[in-house]
Amino acid sequence: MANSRFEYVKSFEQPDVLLPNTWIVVRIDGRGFHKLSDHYAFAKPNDRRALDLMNAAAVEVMKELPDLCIAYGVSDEFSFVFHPNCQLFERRNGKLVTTIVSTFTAHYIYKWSEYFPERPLLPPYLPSFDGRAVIYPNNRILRDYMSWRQVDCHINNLYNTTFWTMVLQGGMSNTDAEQELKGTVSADKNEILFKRFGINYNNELEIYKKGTVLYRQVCANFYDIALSVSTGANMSQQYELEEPKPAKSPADEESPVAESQQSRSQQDKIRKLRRKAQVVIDHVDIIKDEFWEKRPWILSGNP
Ligand code: DGT
Ligand code: MG
Ligand code: MG
Ligand code: MG
Ligand code: MG
Repeated sequence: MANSRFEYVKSFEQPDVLLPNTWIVVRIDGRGFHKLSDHYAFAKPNDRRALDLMNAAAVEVMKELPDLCIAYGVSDEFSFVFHPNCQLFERRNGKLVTTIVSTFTAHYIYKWSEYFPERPLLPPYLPSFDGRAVIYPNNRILRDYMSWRQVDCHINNLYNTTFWTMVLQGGMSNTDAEQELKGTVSADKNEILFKRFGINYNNELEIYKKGTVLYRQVCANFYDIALSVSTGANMSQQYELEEPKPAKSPADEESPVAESQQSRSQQDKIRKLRRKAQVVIDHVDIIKDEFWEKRPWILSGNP
């Protein structure tokens, strides 16, 4: 770029690099979805198509950004997680957040007609999303963040399911239902659902109760390939999509493929493997250890 007397304006730009070696979570949230969901008549309390559309847009984000290791979605929000070793955009906050928000929004709008063919999107009711990045210093706190979102999903869904059942099936007014639910605990809501409406909350769909988790399914021999990448061997092998053998999982810090020791080109190759790995859509508990122990590559960052 040619030097000009105007170039000094660049010095006004503020650095916004996120701390190294920390988990980065970019959470996006639909703007004014209360109104938007009314306008397009989303089913209450849960609109399956709206949730599927959110998930489909999030899968596209995961595919476009192989650095993402996991994402969790509920209602009109999605949290996208970058590994501590992620170097995408030099970890610049603004670049990461705006890229995720705009990529997600683009796919959400692009796919809208596939999910709501009879309800075309029209201004001024166009979906948009805000976003923020938060860093977390270790695995425990990252997992607590994910647990926080899933507990929120559960609490809100139990409340909303009970509230809308009282209104839509019980014929109560919104105010009366709200009044009756004030101060109730989970057991009370379960009882209202079961005794008055014969609904067993446990039988509600998992997608409503647990939200949605997206992660990459790795191939059985991924670790062999990753190892050969890190040692410079040829990586032209093909692989199948399956659960890896736990014995081979280099979840510990001393792994030969620990990203901190990887060169840029090694990281690029691992990124290619990540790009090839299939993104799985799941509705499972991510609070207990089981989910993470079964899939050690998510926290280890390989892939
Ligand atoms: P914000 O985020 O401050 O711009 O405002 P909102 O209106 O997006 O509020 P938020 O994000 O706290 O809550 C999400 C809203 O979206 C909430 O009013 C319910 C609505 N919503 C989300 N998913 C569904 C759904 O599946 N069905 C229906 N009927 N509404 C939904
Ligand atoms: Mg918001
Ligand atoms: Mg919102
Ligand atoms: Mg929200
Ligand atoms: Mg440019």
